[in-house]
This record gives sequence, C-alpha cells and structure tokens, in this order.
Amino acid sequence: MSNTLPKDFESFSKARAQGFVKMKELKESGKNVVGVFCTYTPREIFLAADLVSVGLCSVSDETIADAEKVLPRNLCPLIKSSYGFAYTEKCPYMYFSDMIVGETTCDGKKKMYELLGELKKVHIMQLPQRQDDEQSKDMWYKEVLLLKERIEREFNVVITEKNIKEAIKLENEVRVSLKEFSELSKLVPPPITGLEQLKILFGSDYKFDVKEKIEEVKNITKKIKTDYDNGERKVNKNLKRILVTGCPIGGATEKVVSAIEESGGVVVVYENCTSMKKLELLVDEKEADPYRAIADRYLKIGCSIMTPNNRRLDLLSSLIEEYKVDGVIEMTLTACITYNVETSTIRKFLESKKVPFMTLETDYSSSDTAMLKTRAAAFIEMLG
Ligand code: BJ8
Repeated sequence: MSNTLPKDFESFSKARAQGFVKMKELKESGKNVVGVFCTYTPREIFLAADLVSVGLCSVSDETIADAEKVLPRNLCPLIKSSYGFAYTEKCPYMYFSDMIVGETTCDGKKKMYELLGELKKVHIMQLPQRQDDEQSKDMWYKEVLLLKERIEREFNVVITEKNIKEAIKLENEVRVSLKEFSELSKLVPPPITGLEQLKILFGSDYKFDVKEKIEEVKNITKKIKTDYDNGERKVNKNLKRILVTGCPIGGATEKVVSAIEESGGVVVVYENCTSMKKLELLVDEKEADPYRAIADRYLKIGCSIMTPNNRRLDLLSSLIEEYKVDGVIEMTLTACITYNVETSTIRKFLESKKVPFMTLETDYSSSDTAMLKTRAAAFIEMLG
C-alpha cells in the first residue's frame, strides 16, 4: 500500500505556475489564446476553433496596490487582482492572451472589462440575469452565436458542426472526470483532504491539453480509489464534514480551507465555481442545435448574479445529502455585493433544513488568517 499520491497529483498542484512555460511554448508553436474570467464563458467555442483558453481571475494580492491606483479600494479583491495583473503586465496568461472574453455578470467585473479594453482586445457577452424564461434563453443563445462569429472573424477560422460537437463531447468528459474525482470524498472518511481536492480542481484549469487532462484526472481518481479499497485511510473519520460555498476559491483564499482543516474539519465538497457549479451540468450532446445546447447548459449555472438564484439552493440541498455534510461554511469576498446579500437567503434556507451554517468574509491578504482559524474552530466545536 502506498502512502503517496500519484505524481500527476503534484503536477496539478503546480499546474498554474508550470503552465506559464507551457503557454509560452504553445504561443511559439502558433496557437492563439483566449483569456476568460467566468464560469459562464462557453469554452467549447474556443476548443472547436482550436484555440487555447485560460482562466485569468487572479488569486493573489500581489498587484492589488497597483490596481488601487486606478480602481476604488472598496472593490472585490478578485476584480482588483485581475485588473492589477493586466495593468502591471505581471501575469503571463494575460500577456499571452490574444483576446479576452467576459460577460455582464457583476457590476465590478463589467466595468473592469471596459478598462481592460484599453489594454487588450475584449469581447463582452450580454448575460441575462434571469434563467428560466424564453426571452432570457433566446438572448443568451444569440450571444453564444455572436461569440462564435466573433471568434471565426478574429482568428480567421471556420467552426464546423463536427468541430463544435467534438468540443462539446470533450468538455463534457472533462466535467465528468473531475466530478468523479470530487465524488471520492463522498466516502466516509474521505480519502483526501479538502485542500488536496482543491489543488486538483484548481490546477485542472491550467492543463491545456484537454485529452491529456482527462486521462490524468482519471488516473488520479483510480489510484486514490484503489489505495482506499486496499485499506489506506489518510483522513481521520472523526473530522466534521464541511461543505464550502460562496465565491470562487483558490490561491490566497485557500487560507479558508486551511483554517477549517486545522480546526477539526475536513472539506468534502465545494459548491462554488472552482468545483460543483461548473461540474454538475453537462451540455446535451443529443440536442440537434449544438449552440442551443451550449446556451441552455451555461445559463443554468447558479451564480448570485442571477435573480432569483434558486439553482444554488437546489445544488446545496443535494450536495449536503450526497456528501453527508455536518455543516456549511460560506466564503464571501469583501465587497462582493451579490454573494454577501445572498448570504441571508442561504442562512434562512439552511436553517429550515437544520444544517449549521457560518459565513466568513475575507480578502486576498493574510492579515485575517488567525481570525479565520478562531471562527472556524468555534463553528466546528459547535458541531459537537
Ligand atoms: S459564475 S461566481 S466566476 S461571476 S466575487 S467578481 S461576483 S464581486 S467571481 Fe464569479 Fe462567474 Fe459568478 Fe462564478 Fe463579482 Fe463577487 Fe467579485 Fe465575483
């Protein structure tokens, strides 16, 4: 029985840093790159056009001071950090992006895209803020078609029906492989910690060869499962099982997961854009119009910029059950208005289900690390 995770695991945890070199090589080989910021971006279009897409949301406070020369201080750190990396040219992914695609999600991001337009070529998709009516669905479908046309024009490519169908299939396979990996933590005790799970989920965004990524994730899942079946237990069965919800997590905000896992808890599942929000929904491969199928799938994502956002409640509800969750901790970023307002709805919903809940508001600095740990420890102690 081995006590070490496969070497692929290490490659995922370092993927963001190692991806810089990979990206340079891809550019030198003639590939074009699209930078994206949000889970609503339909990446199938880029894959079908043989472009590389990369997530640009920045996850450290390194450039926030520079960003504050242009942006207000009381803005979400994710936006300040993203703009700061573009403004200071410190992010290789931003630097290598030939074009940026954004959506009309929260107000801060929307206005940040305008400023980014002074530095890079930007395409904005008009995202409706309701999900279920025909008008919103049609509007988003047209936006998906507009993106396809813009990509074809900008990069002088034609996206054939075969290309887009293959891209849909591949992106679905990525989702299924990552979801199966995450579902390992339904086991009691889970085979890996929440921090280890997060490293794979977060790192997977910086693996640019999609087929290779699927294989690597499958291998990791198989290895962990085999070790578990052979009796390996790395996580104490008495730890409280925590679901983390809220804003995207990774990089600087890993401190929240560490605070939980140093205080008697283990994160078994993430209801956010780093994980289940982007993994649970597949594009319908049987739908006759692939662009309609793409539009329908993406518009169902339960982000707080939607009103109402009942899909988040539905997802929370099923994950709490499936992962045998003892308590829910929400991480919100400072000045993220939509998530911070929605906290009240989440609290009421979880109270009605008698699931203990706590919210932690934080930013990208390390100044609140001790406070996060104290609060996480008090919450987990309260779980008994
Ligand atoms: S689908 S969560 S990636 S919008 S944290 S920038 S909402 S003020 S990141 Fe998000 Fe897309 Fe939604 Fe996901 Fe604004 Fe809030 Fe900042 Fe945010």
